Amino acid sequence: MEFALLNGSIIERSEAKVDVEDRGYQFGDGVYEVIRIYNGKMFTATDHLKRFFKSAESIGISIPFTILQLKEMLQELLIKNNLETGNIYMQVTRGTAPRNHLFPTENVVPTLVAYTIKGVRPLDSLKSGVKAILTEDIRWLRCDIKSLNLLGNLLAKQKASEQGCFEAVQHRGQDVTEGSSSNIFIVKDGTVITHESNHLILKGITRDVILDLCTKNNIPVQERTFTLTEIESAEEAFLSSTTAEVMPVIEIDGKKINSGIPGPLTRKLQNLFKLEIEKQCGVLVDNFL
Ligand code: DCS
Repeated sequence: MEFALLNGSIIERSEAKVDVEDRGYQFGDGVYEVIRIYNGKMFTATDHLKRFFKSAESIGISIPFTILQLKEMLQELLIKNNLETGNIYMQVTRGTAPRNHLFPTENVVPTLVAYTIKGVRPLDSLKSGVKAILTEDIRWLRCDIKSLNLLGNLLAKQKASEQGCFEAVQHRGQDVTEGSSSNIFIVKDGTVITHESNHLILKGITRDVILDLCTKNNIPVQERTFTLTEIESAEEAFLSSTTAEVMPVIEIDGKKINSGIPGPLTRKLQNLFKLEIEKQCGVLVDNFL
């Protein structure tokens, strides 16, 4: 039997239901988070939960628990669902109220849901790399909030998939921002470069781990905007996300990067990232390195 967390109670997943007037369902009025599980343990859980609370706060939703309380409930959910490898998905919406664009004034409580999803690491792609397309970033100007409103991201991802690609790398004019559900990095003259954290990208937790690993291992790194010309001539490129980890990009818009094989710095970061997972969650048996 599968369980889900609904407003602080762990119940049978099939019993976890929300109203048709839930504001998440009607307006996408909420935020979400995804935490990766390795060996039954949450990776970078506190960072994800801090971002979850920050995203909620930035749109005026007050989560009626502390980070620690929520972490404990998620831990219990993991155990009840016997999850070894996969993800925990959680979202909080402004709650249920008669449909009106204005925030409800009554004592409406947020709807907080979490459930687990089984899922192995994408080992083949991590080993061989993936292809990406470039597409104009048509999203709103608060991409730093992990909002439920993902239509721009979905359209970009779908376009990539229809062209046989894993990800759509978005750009605003000449400036590259991020993937549809990942951050994008390039390597230029041996320096790792990724967009600075501002309102145009989500400050990925995986991105932060990678930046930290670069600094600790004396790998030159820059957080700055880079252009389409720079990505097209990059020595290496890779994506980062909770589910994709450090994912080599070997082709963009049909043009090969590093002759179509994952680059040496990308491999090094994959290895360092794996060690970081193992520090927190124990030895990974399903490895490709
Ligand atoms: N940018 C966007 C737009 C994202 O949706 C994500 C992750 C990231 C960057 C990378 O952030 P993390 O490193 O913190 O994962 N998106 C999540 C998602 O929707 N599914 O899995 C990860």
